[in-house]
Amino acid sequence: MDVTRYLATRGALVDRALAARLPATRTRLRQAIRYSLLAGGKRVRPILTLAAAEVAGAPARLALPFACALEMIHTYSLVHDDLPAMDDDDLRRGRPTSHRVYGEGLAILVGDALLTEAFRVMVGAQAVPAARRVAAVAEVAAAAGEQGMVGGQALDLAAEGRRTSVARLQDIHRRKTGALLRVAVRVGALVGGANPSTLRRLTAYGEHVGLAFQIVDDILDAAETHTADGRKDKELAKATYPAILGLEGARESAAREHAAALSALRLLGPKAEPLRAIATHIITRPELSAFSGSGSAGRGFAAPRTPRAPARARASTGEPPA
Ligand code: GRG
Repeated sequence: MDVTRYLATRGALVDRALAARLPATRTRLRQAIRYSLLAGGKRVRPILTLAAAEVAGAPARLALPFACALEMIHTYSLVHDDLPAMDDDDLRRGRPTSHRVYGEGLAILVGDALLTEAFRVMVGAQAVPAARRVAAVAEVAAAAGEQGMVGGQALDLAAEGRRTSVARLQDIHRRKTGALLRVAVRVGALVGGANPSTLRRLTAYGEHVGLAFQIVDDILDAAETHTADGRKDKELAKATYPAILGLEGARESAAREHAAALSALRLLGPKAEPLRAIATHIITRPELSAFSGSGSAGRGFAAPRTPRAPARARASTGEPPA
């Protein structure tokens, strides 16, 4: 299948739904929310949700509110992750970070508003039977909170500048990045009414894809310290796969996770083809071999990274982009 086309079409569907749910208003908060949410992320999580719903036998549109909610939560995490108290980044999705444009206070509120709105959107998904909706909302809450992403972020902060074992690194990533990717797949399956064995297979797929995604991201960062996302993991002495396993070891780990993801889908037939293609696309991003760009900015997985100067060496202007 033409995965690039598939991702572009599904990404556009998500973009339109997000823009419609949060239309432009005159308030600065809404401007700031739209600035970050509609900034051209790859929409990996919502696309996984839609694809998993289809594997479960439901139309993708049924899962669209949940897909939007996951992108809102993901965007909130990026806005907060970029704050001076966290990674202190200047660029995200190829443009100045929320706090650089709107100030720290509003950037915090953008994250708060997106997280809250995500739950409103899920609860309001009337087309999804109430029992499934409640189950899915509970899973998203667990994945986003202390047991999942927020807890993983706390572990990551604590690991800065310290020696980290592979087991601990995996735990950090399972929670910080993996939990949201895993739940993106599970929520699509739950909303779509997957039977227990399909749900189990899709869950395993989500776990392996989550780890593969993070390892690839680490490899890209190792090759290029300063990215369009403004990350600077080397400067912060962050725990990463290449730092612990070496570049080759990290590549091998990504390949193992990819194989395990595909194996989890083995019995799910042609309906799972988009999920297979997404897993393969994640670990074979073109920039991986060239080490010259990243999929983290703009539409599509292979958009170029723009070089940036070290954050701490740059003067803060607080000016919005031209
Ligand atoms: C602040 C509560 C809180 C959590 C932050 C996910 C996270 C936790 C921080 C992001 C840090 C980071 C850059 C991790 C690497 C993997 C990752 C999540 C990359 C960004 O996701 P993509 O590549 O981004 O899907 P786009 O912009 O395409 O949506």
